Amino acid sequence: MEKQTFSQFLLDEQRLRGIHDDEFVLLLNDIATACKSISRAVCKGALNGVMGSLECENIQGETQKQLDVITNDIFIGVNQVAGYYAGMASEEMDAPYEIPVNLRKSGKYLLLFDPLDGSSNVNVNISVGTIFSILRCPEGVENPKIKDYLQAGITQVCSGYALYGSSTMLVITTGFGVNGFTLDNDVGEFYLTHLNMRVPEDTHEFAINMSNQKSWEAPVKNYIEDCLKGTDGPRGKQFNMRWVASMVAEVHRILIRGGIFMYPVDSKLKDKGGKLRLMYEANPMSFIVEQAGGLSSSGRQRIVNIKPSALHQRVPVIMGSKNEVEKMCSYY
Ligand code: AFP
Repeated sequence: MEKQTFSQFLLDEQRLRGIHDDEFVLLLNDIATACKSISRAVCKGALNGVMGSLECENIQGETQKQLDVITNDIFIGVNQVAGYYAGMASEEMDAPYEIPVNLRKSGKYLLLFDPLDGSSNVNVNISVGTIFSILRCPEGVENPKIKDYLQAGITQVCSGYALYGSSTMLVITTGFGVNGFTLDNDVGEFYLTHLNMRVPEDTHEFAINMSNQKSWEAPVKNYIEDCLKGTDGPRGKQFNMRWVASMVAEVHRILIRGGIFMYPVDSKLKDKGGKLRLMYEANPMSFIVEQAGGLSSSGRQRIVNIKPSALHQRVPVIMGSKNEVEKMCSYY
């Protein structure tokens, strides 16, 4: 059977299931185009001479890489042209990006994104990714302000990520399951390769930055301690550990073979609320994981139910295989 391109898949979904209007199909195609363009920029590596850090920091207080800025510009540039968005917000920009007036057409949606998550891995050639989330722009709002972006994750109409790894993949959900597409670089097209991705319900693999162990809260310490006891401990099984320090790679692994990914709040992060950003990382990835049958929690509540109080808000994140996330949260 012939492989299906990303556009053909979306048109089929539109025809057969009655989901997505024409505008939404075109909007998703623009997301795919932006990800192809970022994939090219990342794959050029040191050949482009843009692997270094800049003098400046982003709103999170992190040193920006040259590629953070380049990929941010690509994502805005490609996605603003057709006029579907009323505004955009990026992890790399302090304030929301205002779409130029001549490009504001239907403006039904808001786009939130992290253009190059895991960018501190880029100069060591480890997988990085782009994460995005699409919200509806509140009715009647032409020039959205921060308050218009502060919608709980449950209202997302679409989210996804592109993974720039040994191959480039685009994984998305529009609330009807999760599908994955692999970029054929010879053709320049994403093809459907992973239909209806499901996170296995059970796992014996956890991902956490163990160097923070002494600063974790008691529930996290106790949970990991029990996992490490292996077959002799209360869990009665041997656990394996992975930590790529690149959330997109971590979540993708979990979608393929299960696992639990955790970036809990710890005593060093207490004032900030956590490490990962609610609107650019936690919400879009939670939508994906839940649509694939997994769970996503802050430990105390479902992440997509959190009412955001700030655009760059950070939260604790525990996501992955359903039974393991339930087990972990029971330690709270
Ligand atoms: P960078 O984009 O600064 O590399 O951060 C990546 C990230 O937000 C997420 O993708 C990782 O899971 C996490 O941070 C890694 O954090 P540690 O370096 O503290 O392990």
